[in-house]
Amino acid sequence: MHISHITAYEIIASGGYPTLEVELTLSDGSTGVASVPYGASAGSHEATVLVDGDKKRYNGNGMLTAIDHVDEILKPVLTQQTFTTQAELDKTMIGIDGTTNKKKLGGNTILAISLAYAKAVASSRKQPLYTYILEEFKLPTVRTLPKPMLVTIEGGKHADNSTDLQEFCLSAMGSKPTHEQIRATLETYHQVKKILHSEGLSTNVGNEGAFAPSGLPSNEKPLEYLVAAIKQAGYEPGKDIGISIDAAASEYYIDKTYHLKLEKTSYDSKQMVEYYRPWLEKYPIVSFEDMLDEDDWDNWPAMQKLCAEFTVPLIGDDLTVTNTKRLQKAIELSAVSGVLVKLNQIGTLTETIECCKLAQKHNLMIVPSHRGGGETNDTSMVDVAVAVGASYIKVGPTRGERVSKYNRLLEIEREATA
Ligand code: 2PG
Ligand code: MG
Repeated sequence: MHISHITAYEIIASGGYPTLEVELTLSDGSTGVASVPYGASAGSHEATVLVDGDKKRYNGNGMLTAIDHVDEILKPVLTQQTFTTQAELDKTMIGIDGTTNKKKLGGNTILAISLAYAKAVASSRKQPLYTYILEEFKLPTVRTLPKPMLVTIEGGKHADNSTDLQEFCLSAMGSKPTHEQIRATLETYHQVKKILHSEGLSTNVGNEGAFAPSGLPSNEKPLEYLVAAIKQAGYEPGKDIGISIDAAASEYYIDKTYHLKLEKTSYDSKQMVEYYRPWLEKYPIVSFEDMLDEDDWDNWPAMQKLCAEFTVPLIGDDLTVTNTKRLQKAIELSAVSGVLVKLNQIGTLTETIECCKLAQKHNLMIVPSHRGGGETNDTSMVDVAVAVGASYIKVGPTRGERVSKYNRLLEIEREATA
């Protein structure tokens, strides 16, 4: 495929700062438009999000440098070559950047082009994006669509008045059709609102559209509310809907100690692992994510062992950052049994799929996820999730940039059953 034109420009992401969108046109006239999100509790091993740093403009978060890199560095090279695969394009950009974390051009810059190209080729072939990904990367045929992992109560960096842990999610279980799974989790979300209200707690929402109540007595309390809400909505906890937790523990790990402000307590790593044990005993836990710090490698295997006792997958996010090298290390250490997947953590579609293939090879649970800092209406993550046969997609329950993901999943379900 020959790229005839690339235009990069700023759009505003859900966090109120700009992000990059790219429109890419192929020589046959097909176009693809893609935009990229960014994290709030981003892992320190993620690909660089290149921002201007000019404090007078969007507090330094402008995208003018990234746009300049597209116009001056990437476009002149990419429009001079012909690419026969997605991997060729992505590897060319990785080569031009030349750094391990895409510091020079920005993971955001490279990913926007990578995804816009994928969409343009898919459009040229008159294929949905997930079919393009399936064929391009020779992925195994998919039998089931990912289930919703609906972020329902949030704290940490996504809501600084709530829990120390970042996310308490409603995860659909069983084999109901996708639209019924989405309905069940959302009906339960509305019951959570009623419960919070009856407890005299605020039903304001945080970054991802999940409830962020002040004044909770403990980090465990949301688990009780979620179980009560599942029942109140007429579903069975542990059968129809379970609970997934993303602790995002790197955010409360300071000086080699875990600090739970809400409970005015601190723990070392071993105590932290044991702190979670009763939750596994008492609640219908579907998955745990980032329960320890992103570099607390020595203690992840113990956490994984504990989860394995309860057959609960332990997912790496900040630990693994969609990076095959870090995921390989985690596999060798028996540190995880699942992986969160975020395209912008690594910065190209090809590397994202390579990471998913490694996860598939080792039978890890795969969970593509939205970002908490700034999301856009781009739904590429859903097509990636479908193509790699992911178990879940993790997305917030409300707000346009979140529900666009569920709406894309519903559209794919309709296509699949038509
Ligand atoms: C996470 C994500 C998404 P952020 O930690 O899993 O919920 O948050 O994008 O802020 O890293
Ligand atoms: Mg996470």
